[in-house]
Amino acid sequence: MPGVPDCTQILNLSEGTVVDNLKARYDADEIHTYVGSMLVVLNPYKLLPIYDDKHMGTFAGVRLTQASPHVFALAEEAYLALQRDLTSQSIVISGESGAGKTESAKHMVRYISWRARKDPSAPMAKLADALVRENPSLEAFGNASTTRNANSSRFAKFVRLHIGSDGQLARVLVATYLLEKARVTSHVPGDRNFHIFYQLCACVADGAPSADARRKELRLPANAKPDAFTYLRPSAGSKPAGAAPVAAGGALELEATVSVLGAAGIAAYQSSGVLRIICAVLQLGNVAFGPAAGGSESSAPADARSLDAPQALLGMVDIAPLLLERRLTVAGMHEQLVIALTPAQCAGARDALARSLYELVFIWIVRAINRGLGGADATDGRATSELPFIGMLDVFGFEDFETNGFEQLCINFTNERLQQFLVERIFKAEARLYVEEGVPQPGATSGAQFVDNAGCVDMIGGAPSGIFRLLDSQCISPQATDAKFVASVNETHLPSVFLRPPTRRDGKAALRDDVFKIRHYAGDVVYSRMGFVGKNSDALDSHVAKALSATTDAFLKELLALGKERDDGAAKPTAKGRAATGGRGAASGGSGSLSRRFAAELESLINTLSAGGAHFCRCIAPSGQGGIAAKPKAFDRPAVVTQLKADGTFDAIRLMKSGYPVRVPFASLHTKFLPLLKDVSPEVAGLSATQFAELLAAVVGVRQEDAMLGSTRIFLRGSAAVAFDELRARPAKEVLPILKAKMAEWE
Ligand code: AD9
Ligand code: MG
Repeated sequence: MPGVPDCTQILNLSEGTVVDNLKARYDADEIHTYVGSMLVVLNPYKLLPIYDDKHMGTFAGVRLTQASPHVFALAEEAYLALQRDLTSQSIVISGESGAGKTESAKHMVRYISWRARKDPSAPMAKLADALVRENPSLEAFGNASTTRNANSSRFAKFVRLHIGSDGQLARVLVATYLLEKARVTSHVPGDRNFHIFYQLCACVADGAPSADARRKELRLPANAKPDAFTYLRPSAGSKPAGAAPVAAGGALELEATVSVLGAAGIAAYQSSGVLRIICAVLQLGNVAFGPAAGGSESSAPADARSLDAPQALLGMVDIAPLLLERRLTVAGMHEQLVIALTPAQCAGARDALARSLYELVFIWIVRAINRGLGGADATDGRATSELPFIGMLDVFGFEDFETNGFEQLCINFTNERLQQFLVERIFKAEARLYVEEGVPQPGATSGAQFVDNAGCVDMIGGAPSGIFRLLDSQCISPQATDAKFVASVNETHLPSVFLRPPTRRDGKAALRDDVFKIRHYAGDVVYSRMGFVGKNSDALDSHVAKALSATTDAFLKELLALGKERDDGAAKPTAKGRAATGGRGAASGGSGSLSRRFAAELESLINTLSAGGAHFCRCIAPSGQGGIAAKPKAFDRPAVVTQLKADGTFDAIRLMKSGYPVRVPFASLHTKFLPLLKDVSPEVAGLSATQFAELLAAVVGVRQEDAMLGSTRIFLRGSAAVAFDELRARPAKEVLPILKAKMAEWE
C-alpha cells in the first residue's frame, strides 16, 4: 500500500511529505488518511466500491487506532465512545465547497443507522431508512447548483442520531442553520437558484395530463421555462453567464420530492401548500414596478395583472399594499404612518417578502421531517433529548469570493468558531493535559506554533463593539446605511483589521466606508458594504405579516405562525443570546436581527458540541476546483496545501507528532489486571496504580523514549502505543501468565 495510513507516522515530517503521502495514497484510490485521531478525506470525484455493507462489517467494533482510515472508522469510533462513556459524540466535518462534506456525512449517517440496529427488520430500521430517504427532499429546497458544486448545500446541517441504552437508533433530529436565502432573489452567473424551482418548471413543461393539472393549480403559464422567471436568471448587471450546470430539476424529481414529503407524514394540503408558496415566490419575482400614473410620488406595478398569480397563490385578495408602501407604527400616534415607496424600494419589499416566505417554507419542512422522524414533540431539531447522540455537523467551509458580504461574514465567523473549538479540543486540551500530568510537552518547549483565533472571534462576535454589535446598532438607527456601518467597523477595529486607509492628497488618512478587511485564521478577506444593513434586518416585517394573516390559505397561516414563534424567540434576550465569545454579555439589537439570532444559534451549537466528545473529519477538494470542473486523479498541490493550512491540519500534525499521541489511564489497567494478579503475587497487590503501569510497560518491552509516566496515565508513542493497546485489548486470562513471568524477571 502506498504511503502511510496515519500522517503522524511519517518520519521526516514536513508540509511537503504530508502532501506527498496524501498524493501517493490518492493516486492509488486511497482517499482516507488519518492525522492522529483526525480523518482527512480527499474527494475522489468518482464512485469507489468502499461504502457497501460488506465494508461496513469490517469496521464494527474496531477502534480507530486499529482500523484502516475510513469515514466508517470515524463513525465507529464515535459509536464506541458513546457506548463506553454514555456521552454524546459529535463529528465535525469541514472543508471548502465541493470538498465532499455532505457525501461523507451521508456515508457516516448510513453507517450509524446500519450499526445501531441489531435486527434489520426491527422498527428502528424504518427510521434509519426514512432518514436516508428524506434527505433528497431537504436538498431540493436547500441545495443549488454552483460553479463549485452541482449539488451545493446552501445551509448548515446538524443531524443527531440518538442512541438508546440498547445501542439502537431511537430518534433522529435534524437542525439547520443559515439558509442562504439571498439566493432566492439573486444569484451570480454560473450558479442557479434552489433546485426546487427547476423541478417545478420541468414538471409543468413535460406536457403530461397530471402536469397540466399541476400547472393550473400553480397558475403557471403553459411551457413555463426557467428563463421566463426573473429569479431564475442571473442577477441583472452581472457578467454574461456560462451555461449553468444542471444537476437536478426533472419532472420526476418534483414528484419524488412530493412523495417523500408525503412519506414524512405531511398532509396533501400541506405539500400542495408548499408548492403553492414556492410558486408564489417565483411569480412575485416577475412583478416589476414603475412610477404611478398621475405624477404622484408613489409607484405601481408595471403590469397590473402580474399580481394576479402571486396573490391568488397566497390566498390573498390584494397584495399591492404590501409591496407599494411601508407602514410604520409611531410611538404616541394612533394612526399608522403610511409611506409610499419608490419603484426601487418596491422591488426591495418584493424581494424581502419572497425571501421570507421561502425561508419559512424551508423551516417548516425541516420541522415536518423531524416530526416524521421522531414523534410529535420534535420541532426545529434544536430540542434536546435525554438520550446521548452521535451528531454530524456539515457546515460550509471558509469563503473568500471576489465580493464578500453579510453571508460570507456569517459563514467565516462560523468557521472561526469551529476552528476555535478544534484548537481548544486538540491543541489546548493537549497542552493542558501535559501540564496536569506533570509531563514536559515535547512540542511546547520547541515552540510548536498554532493559530489562536480568539481575537478574531471576539472582533466579530464579541461585546460591546464586535462587528455584529456595530451592525445591530446601525440597524436600529433610522438613518442606517451600509456606508456608516462599514465606517464604524473601520473606526473601531482598524488596527486589528489590517486595513491601510487611503491617503488623501493632503497626506491625511481617511476612514474607508466601502470595504473592511478581516484577518481570518485561513487568510485575509475583504468585505464590501453591499447589503449588510438590509440583510441583517431581513425578518418578515410585522406589518406585512399582519396583512398576510388575512389569507384564506390554511398552509400560509401555519407558516406565519411559525415565523412569529421564531421571531418572538429571537427577540427575547435569553441565555442563548449570549455573545459568541464565552458569554461576555448579551447580544443587542432589534428583534429580527439576523446576526443576533445567528450568533445565538451558533453559540448554542458550540455548547452542544462542547458538552460531549468530538471527532474531526477534514474534506479536501484535491483538484482545487470543486465538483464540476474537477476530474478524478487531478491533484493540485498548492490548492491542497492551502486547504490543509486553512483547516488547521498542518498545525495538528506538528503538534501531535511532537508529543505522545496515545495515553492510557493507569486506573484502566489497574482495575482490569490487578484483581487477577493479587491472588498470585502479594507484592503486586501492594503496587500503586503508577507502579503497576510501570510494570506493565516493562512487560510489553516499552523503550524509555517512547513512554512518559504522567500522574494518572502513561503517555506513549510509536510501537509502544500499539503494544500497549494490544495488551489492553486481550482477555486478562491470556495476559496473566506473561505478566507473571515478566514479574519474576523484574524483581
Ligand atoms: V458544499 O460546501 O455543500 O458546496 P460539499 O458538501 O463539501 O460541498 P459534496 O459532498 O456535495 O461537497 O461533494 C461534491 C461532489 O463531489 C459530489 O456531488 C460528488 O459528485 C463528489 N463526491 C464527494 N465525495 C465523494 C465520495 N466520497 N465519493 C464519490 C464524491 N464522489
Ligand atoms: Mg454540502
